[in-house]
Amino acid sequence: MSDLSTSIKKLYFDFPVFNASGILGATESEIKKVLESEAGAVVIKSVTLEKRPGNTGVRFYWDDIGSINSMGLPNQGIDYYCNLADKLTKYNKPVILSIAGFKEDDYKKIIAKADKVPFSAIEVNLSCPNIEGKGIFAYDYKTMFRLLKDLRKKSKKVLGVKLPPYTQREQIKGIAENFVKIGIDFITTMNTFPLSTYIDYQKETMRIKPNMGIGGLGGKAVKQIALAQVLLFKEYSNGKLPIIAVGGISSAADVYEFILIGATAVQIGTALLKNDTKIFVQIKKDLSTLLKEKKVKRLSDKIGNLKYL
Ligand code: RRO
Repeated sequence: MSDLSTSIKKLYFDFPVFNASGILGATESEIKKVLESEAGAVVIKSVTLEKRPGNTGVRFYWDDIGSINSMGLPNQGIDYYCNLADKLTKYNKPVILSIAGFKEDDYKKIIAKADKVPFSAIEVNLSCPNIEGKGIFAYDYKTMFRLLKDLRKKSKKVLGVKLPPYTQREQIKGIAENFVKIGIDFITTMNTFPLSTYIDYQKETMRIKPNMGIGGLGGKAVKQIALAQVLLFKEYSNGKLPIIAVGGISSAADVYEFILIGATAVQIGTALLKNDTKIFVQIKKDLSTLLKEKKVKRLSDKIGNLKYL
């Protein structure tokens, strides 16, 4: 059987496919369910300082081409997850804590707590599209770089950043170069596409309730955008920023495409929600078959191995 393992700094993935933040990572039982599955790691739902119920009303919808959500950061609050951290070490899989805040100080307080317990890494979510009245930090470069410099100084953890989609090469170039300088260990790209909507023409209503029915688009509809984000971050960081890819991945072929274009690991969001953890079993089986057919001994040899035409 081919070797499917990859690694980012101290993070070792025996199978580099796991959940995206927000899907099955919000409670102890969900986190354990991912760790007990074939997934190679778990990402805990973005946590805030205090517990939050999230937005009210219908806040998620999906169909064959994608999904839309305006969850509004429902989570149990940082202390709940810190209290779990010890118990999760027995699975011997990376446990990545996603953190979120409404102001810079929130991130600093959360990271101070998270640094004291045995999480394997922290994914700083600067790209939540669904908090009304709050901009997306990752589109405010000055604030983002200032905050990340500070977090980098304060934290000894493997430190990653979850980014939204960007539409211009210059944006990605500037971010990639600055992240390398700051010492960011990995990026996760991309979060859901903000300012998207679905409507129900029969009922003549929006599909979700919060924020005028507008939320973040995920699933197959965003895969082609996510692929290009991975390529450009890889290129503009000169390969110095390891990338965890997310966006429309649902099959072994998708995983292989993202590995070829430069990802070191991938996360599954919408497709995990639709299929539950059996999707990890299927992808692992199909990826092993694919690598065997292609006579690839080690998946990691294929990272960024795509040819331009
Ligand atoms: O909870 C959410 O509404 C949410 C978050 Br924090 C995020 O990062 N991405 C998303 O699509 N939804």
